[in-house]
Amino acid sequence: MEVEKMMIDLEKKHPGEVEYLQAVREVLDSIEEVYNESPQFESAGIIERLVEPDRILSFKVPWMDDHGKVHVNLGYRIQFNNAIGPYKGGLRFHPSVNLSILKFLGFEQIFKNSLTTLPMGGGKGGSDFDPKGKSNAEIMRFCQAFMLELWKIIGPETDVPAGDIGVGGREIGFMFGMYKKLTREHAGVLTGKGINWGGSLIRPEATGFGAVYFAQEMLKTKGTDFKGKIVAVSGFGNVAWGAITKVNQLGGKAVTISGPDGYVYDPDGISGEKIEYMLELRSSNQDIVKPYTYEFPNAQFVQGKRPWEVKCDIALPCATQNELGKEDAQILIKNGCICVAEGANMPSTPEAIEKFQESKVLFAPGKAVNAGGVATSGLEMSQNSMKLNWNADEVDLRLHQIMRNIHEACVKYGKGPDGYVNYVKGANVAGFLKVANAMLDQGVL
Ligand code: NDP
Ligand code: 2IT
Repeated sequence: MEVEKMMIDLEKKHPGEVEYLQAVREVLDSIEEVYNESPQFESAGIIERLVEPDRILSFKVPWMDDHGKVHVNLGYRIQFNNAIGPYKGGLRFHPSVNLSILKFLGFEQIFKNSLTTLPMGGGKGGSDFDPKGKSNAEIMRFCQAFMLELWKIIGPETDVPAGDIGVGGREIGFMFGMYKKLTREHAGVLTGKGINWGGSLIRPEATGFGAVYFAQEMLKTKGTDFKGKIVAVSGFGNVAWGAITKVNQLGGKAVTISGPDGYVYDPDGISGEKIEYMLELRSSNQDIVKPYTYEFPNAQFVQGKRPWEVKCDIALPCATQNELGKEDAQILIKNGCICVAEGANMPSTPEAIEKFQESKVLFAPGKAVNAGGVATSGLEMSQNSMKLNWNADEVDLRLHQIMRNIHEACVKYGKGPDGYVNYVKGANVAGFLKVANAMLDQGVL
């Protein structure tokens, strides 16, 4: 494989798919060496097969608002690779959703799911529907309309979607209901389900908890931990909420959250009832963080900016892709930040990652750090198959162990001669090898 040649070919085939090409390049750069050491990968065309999804379903989603007006959104499901298990990955509802974004997410998901050690392939889907300001009834009608198309290609042994940005427990409930109605099957076809109808304890917390468990392992390599550390967090959604909860439990102090309107800096720390308030803020459907400062007046709102200018020891980007650029990385480094763990998918730009690595800051990518979410989805699938429920401690213990194992795999494949761990390389190589070997075993498909 020659990375530059592959990228030129892909850019020709998929012009303008910026996020997808960014995600592919990162993986190719990381695996080039191990790939070229094994001639059977090259002759079996493993990488050419991996970078293209198995298939993409694209459909329209017509739905009626509360005033009787009909709207049409676009819906997608990308089934990327099922070498090690059924397609698995979230659904994103956000106005920015397009094929490039879903392809980057689906591609990343292949390696992330492989890292979890559970049998799950990679997939992703979603819609450009904007949940902002919609009523509960509108959300329900949209979810039902979305499932009217999606149900045909998913199933507990085929493809198991879950939540992502704009899709939480409520949306999973509406989609599950429609799937059940259409198929007459109460099946484990989605994860993130309600606890009374097949969901798993700890799934809502899992991505954030897992991210902090992973960061804890990173800090351990430097002989330190979360106690007394100042933590900057971006986003104010599911992942940010879970991460801040766990940071508090481990004795750290989370001082920021952010939204599209700007960020909130709370010098007293976001703890206790303030964490509860995050849920209220999110469910208000208004997509702004400023109201936090009305509720807790000691906090400041900084309009139109990201939280990376706040002095911190640890940064946890938990909002969205490319939300942390080169200048942000430089400020974090200058302010003495020692660890950056990505709760979101691909939040740091390639230039930011380069800066962190040059400065030997502990830096780990989303596909390793946030894998606890999908891992716990995998645990939900196991419980559905066995038709029993584990208690919260049991799920949490398994999640914690999975995160430790992922960290170990990153160190195994990413540790350089000087002892610095390149977690990007480690995660990509470890994730890739398992999938590539499974593809070799199964023939040309
Ligand atoms: P939520 O919808 O709960 O929250 C998403 C947060 O990111 C919100 O604060 C949202 O604000 C903000 N955001 C989304 N898009 C943009 C944008 N284009 N510009 C600025 N801010 C934006 O989603 P999650 O917390 O579930 O997801 C956050 C990240 O974590 C995503 O990258 C997701 O892919 C990733 N992730 C999620 C997992 C899960 O289990 N939920 C698992 C693994 C990764 P707003 O909506 O107002 O734009
Ligand atoms: O990006 C992700 O890993 C998720 N949104 C979770 C996917 C899942 O299937 O739980």
